[in-house]
Amino acid sequence: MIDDKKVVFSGVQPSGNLTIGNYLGAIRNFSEFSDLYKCFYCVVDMHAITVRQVPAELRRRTYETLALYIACGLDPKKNTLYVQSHVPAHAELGWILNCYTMFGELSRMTQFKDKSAKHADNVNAGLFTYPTLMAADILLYQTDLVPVGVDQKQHLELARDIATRFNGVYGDTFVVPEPYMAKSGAKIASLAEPTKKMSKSDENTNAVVYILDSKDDILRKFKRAVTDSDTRVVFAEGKDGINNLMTIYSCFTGKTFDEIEREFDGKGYGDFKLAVGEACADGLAPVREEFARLMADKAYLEEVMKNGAAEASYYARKTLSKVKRKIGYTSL
Ligand code: AQP
Repeated sequence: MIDDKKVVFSGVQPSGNLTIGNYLGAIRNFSEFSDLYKCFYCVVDMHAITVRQVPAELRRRTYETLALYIACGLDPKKNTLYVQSHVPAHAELGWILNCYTMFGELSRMTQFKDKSAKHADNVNAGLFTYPTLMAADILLYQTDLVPVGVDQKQHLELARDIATRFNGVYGDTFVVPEPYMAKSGAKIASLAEPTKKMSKSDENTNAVVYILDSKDDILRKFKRAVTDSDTRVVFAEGKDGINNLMTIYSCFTGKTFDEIEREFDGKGYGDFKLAVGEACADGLAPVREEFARLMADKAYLEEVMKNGAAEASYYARKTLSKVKRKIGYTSL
């Protein structure tokens, strides 16, 4: 608890242009917590370098991700918004927790298996220990709740196991965090391969809708989205493409699947895809406008980063000192 409020933590990697998966599965839900919880939202640049990045792009995307947080409704006065590498306690606790995480546990992580297959020429130790750093991110703030998409559920389970293990050895040190998954949108799939998640690092840019795509691009991408040989807009087993489009449409319009099925009863996929594209483009338009305004004011973004890092460091250091004492480090 901080100031009698429960704590929320989450992060997004500045590893590419953010997608509607990142938006619907995570960022859009962050602002729900601003009033009742103490919220820390981090741009996790240390995680991003587990995959090779172009330095200038990483720098630009770090600003962009912060601007997107604000454009998606996160008020920096109500939420602590900061960049992970600006708070060295993340790296320090990450190292300590590496010594309380088992090789076998990390080997079972599906994201490690997926990413090491995708980047076979760069299966680095950071990629392997990514979930331990993520545990450190969360545990540093004594986090109660972590809003994430379904793909991060396994990492969160591991963070809980690490916290429980550490508490078992040294007595109560960390709050054991709970995941928070949105009722809808927690898993948005690729438009080209609807059994796969939509990912910002997908090389097929037509499979991915980016938050900052123009309306024309959004309409074009939905028009080309893979569906099936049936013609009915119904949510059903085996209709992954349509199920995904219905989920996206539902997220942007607030309509239930029943309402969507009735709305498109007797209409073809063409009409439906156009409606999904329109709803998505219209829903994202205010975010795009606010983003452009914020990116033109770098000084403001830097002030947000600075204030956020100072505040996050204050709370992070408290936990870190406690951990160091417990494990037997000396202090000067
Ligand atoms: N397709 C998705 N559907 C729902 N939620 C998603 N998230 C990501 N993709 C989807 C959620 O977005 C948050 C931030 O993700 P991240 O940047 O930390 O990394 P990620 O999960 O690895 O996302 P990407 O887009 O697939 O990035 P790359 O391609 O760089 O690996 C998380 O809460 C995630 O669950």
